Amino acid sequence: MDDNPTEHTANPAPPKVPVFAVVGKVNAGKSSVLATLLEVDDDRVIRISATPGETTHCQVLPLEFDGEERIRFIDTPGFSRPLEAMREIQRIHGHGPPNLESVKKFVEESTLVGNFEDECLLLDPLLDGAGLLYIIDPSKPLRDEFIAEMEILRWTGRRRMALLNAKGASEEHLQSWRDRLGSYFNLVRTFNAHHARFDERRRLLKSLLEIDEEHASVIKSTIRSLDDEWQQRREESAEVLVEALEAAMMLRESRVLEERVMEVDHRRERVHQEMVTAYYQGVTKLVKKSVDELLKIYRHHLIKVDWEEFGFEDIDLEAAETWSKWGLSRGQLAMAGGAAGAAAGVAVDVGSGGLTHGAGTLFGTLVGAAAAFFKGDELPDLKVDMTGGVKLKGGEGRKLELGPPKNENFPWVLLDRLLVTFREVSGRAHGKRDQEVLTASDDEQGYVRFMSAEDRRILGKWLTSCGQGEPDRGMEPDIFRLLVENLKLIEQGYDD
Ligand SMILES: Nc1nc2c(ncn2[C@@H]2O[C@H](COP(=O)(O)OP(=O)(O)OP(=O)(O)O)[C@@H](O)[C@H]2O)c(=O)[nH]1
Ligand SMILES: [Mg+2]
Repeated sequence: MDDNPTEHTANPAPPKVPVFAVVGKVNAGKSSVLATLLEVDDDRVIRISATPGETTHCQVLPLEFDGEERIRFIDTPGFSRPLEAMREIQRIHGHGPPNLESVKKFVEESTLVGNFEDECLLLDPLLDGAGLLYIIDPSKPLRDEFIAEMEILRWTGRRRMALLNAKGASEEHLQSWRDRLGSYFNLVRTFNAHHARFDERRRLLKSLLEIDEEHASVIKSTIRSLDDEWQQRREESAEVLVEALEAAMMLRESRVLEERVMEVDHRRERVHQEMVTAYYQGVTKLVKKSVDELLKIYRHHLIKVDWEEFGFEDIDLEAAETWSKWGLSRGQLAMAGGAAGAAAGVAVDVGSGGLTHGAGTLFGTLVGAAAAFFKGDELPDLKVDMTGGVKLKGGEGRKLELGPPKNENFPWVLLDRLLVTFREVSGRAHGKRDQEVLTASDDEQGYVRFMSAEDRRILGKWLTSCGQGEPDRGMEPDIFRLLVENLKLIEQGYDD
């Protein structure tokens, strides 16, 4: 005898958060859409694969902020026998269009006999009251089986949105899909799981408002949290850039050398080459650290950086094309970095430091510097500072200090590479699991050129101060603000 009958008859408490089941045919891209929307790039959490039938059970995937669930999504196995399921539901219902009750009966009966496993699993959350997102791959023709899926979903009576996940180039069937969807769904939207950026993710969340008015305030506050979080990420990214630029401009490679080493050409040259290589490896290390930080800020774990492709190939900082590539005229740069050359008068050429051989020998061809940020035979010349009269055990010595590059293009090159990386990392869809390598190729147009002249002037002034080894701390809040603003513009493509 049952002494607590209410336990069985009472409806379960409705979840406090809105719930949406993501449904559709096998392989339509359900898991990919969720992975991108929720920024999950981990296959152990959301499995994505070209093999149909990858998702075999319902998986609760919460959208969380500060560890708190705000919206619950449920990834489901795809419809596998929609036509048969449709007919079975019609049979159960009898005359007229079926309803939620008949779908419920279908699930109960099929579960008992172990039939329609996938359909039962995916319909289950809908019976519990979840809203639904129906994922469509519009490169597929609209066949009867899809009509069957849409019919079944309509019979559940749940609020529903159709999402066109334009997977490939082929969208020849898009129009026929569009023509039919309106009669089955409350809302039709597009969302490309491999390309959706922040704006599209935000728009998708906003559309949920239209299929779940009951939870409007929760959804709205979730969107606010998303905006806040995104702004915070921009700020963290700007901080990464400030630190990288400052550190790179302040970086110096120094060694104390015995006078007798300095006097022998080949020894001196070897030491110099080692130092230049070490200097650029230092810059590379800083860039790597920044890229790692950006990947972390934007929750990417899969992406590997191809450092062979990432560095600059044979870049000529002196060439006019380089200047214009970064949108800087010589005049602007001269103004921005005017004082750099003076650098308190310490930046002397080794050639004028009392050595018999001039710059030609000293700044010889560099090979084996592949790990450096700038690749190729000629690395940009570095400023050289030399002081004599250093007492060493074996006699007199000199202190040789290298860095930063003489050419004022250097920090802009660096900044641009970081901005391009920012754009790639912040805009990359987490559901895209196939190409994991970040190359930041040289054909990227770069973003410094889009910055306002005033922003570049301010940045240039600050960079100069860093290059002189005395960063202007007073300028930092402005630099930070300016970078945050520009990062926002980069996300939007400087269009608006
Ligand atoms: N090019 C492209 N491929 C996509 C997109 N979305 C999904 N795919 C690919 O389509 C295949 C199936 O994606 P899934 O997300 O696993 O599809 P699913 O609907 O969850 O599949 P099941 O769980 O097996 O039902 C994978 O190979 C994805 O990489 C997209 O927007 N663009
Ligand atoms: Mg799946």
